[in-house]
Amino acid sequence: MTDNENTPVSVVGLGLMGTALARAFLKAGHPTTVWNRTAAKANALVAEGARLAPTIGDALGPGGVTILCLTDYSAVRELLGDAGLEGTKLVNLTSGDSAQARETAAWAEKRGARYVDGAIMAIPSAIGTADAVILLSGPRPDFEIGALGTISYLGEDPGLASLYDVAGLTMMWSVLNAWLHGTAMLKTAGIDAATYAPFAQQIAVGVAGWLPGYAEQVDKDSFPAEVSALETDARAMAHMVEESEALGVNAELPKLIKAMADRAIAAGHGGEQYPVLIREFERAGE
Ligand code: FVH
Repeated sequence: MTDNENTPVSVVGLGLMGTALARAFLKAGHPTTVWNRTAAKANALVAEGARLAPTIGDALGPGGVTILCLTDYSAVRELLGDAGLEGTKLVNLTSGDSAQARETAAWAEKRGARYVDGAIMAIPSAIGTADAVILLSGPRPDFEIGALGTISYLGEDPGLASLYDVAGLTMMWSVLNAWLHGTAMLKTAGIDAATYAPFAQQIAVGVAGWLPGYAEQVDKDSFPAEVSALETDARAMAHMVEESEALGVNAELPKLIKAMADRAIAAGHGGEQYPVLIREFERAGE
């Protein structure tokens, strides 16, 4: 990618995220065109220097790159359905799954667009800072959009950005659910969420540090119990379920965790280390 703040950009979709994207481009000095179905949402950006495209066709105009940030992929396909895409450069930062990304890439390329798919791993207020990680996949970008944050190009497969996005969401919500479950247990003893949060944070950071070593075991498909065997872990999981039930808090999450470990033990993996559970995750559940 070249470092060129003069690249003309268009931002299509001025919801919370699209507005933040357009504002970051303006701040970095890109000539910025905006378009939104509800035109009034462009007013503030126009006051800040953006040009309002009169039509979606105008926003897709040649010579620049068009960022799409709509509710979902159906909205993207509906909006671009009748538009001429020949010669356009599209970067679709709308959230979706990898199949939608690959289908939309094939659909747009067939109509003459150079289509890069993407995923935003940030909230609107982080856009324009290094904390805003933006994943891209598809044809290697020949344009500069570093004004939005930290751009990470993942490869030619247009589904990769969405796949990473969804994997990241699993991580995020699993951690949050685990924290909420622990919070619910501690609340029964009068401990509030703010008191538990720093302890939970310490555990989460500690566990995150195990990932490179565990990844090595997964990649080698070899799980020697260097720290703890799965059957030892399963005994602690039983405490998690029993404690939840005794306290009258929701036990679904600990039961799910224990059920997966029990299946791996029944399959003969009790003497191996926790990441052997990858085998449970690699197949569709019951
Ligand atoms: N906001 C966030 O924190 C997250 C962070 C991670 C990535 N997401 C994804 O970004 C996409 C947009 O999210 P958003 O927060 O900007 O969403 P809204 O504020 O609801 O704006 C939606 C825009 O989409 C337009 N739109 C919807 N359907 C259509 C359509 N059929 N034709 C044309 N435009 C359409 C809508 O237009 P309007 O209602 O204002 O007329 C908004 O511009 C999303 O994929 C997140 O998952 C954000």
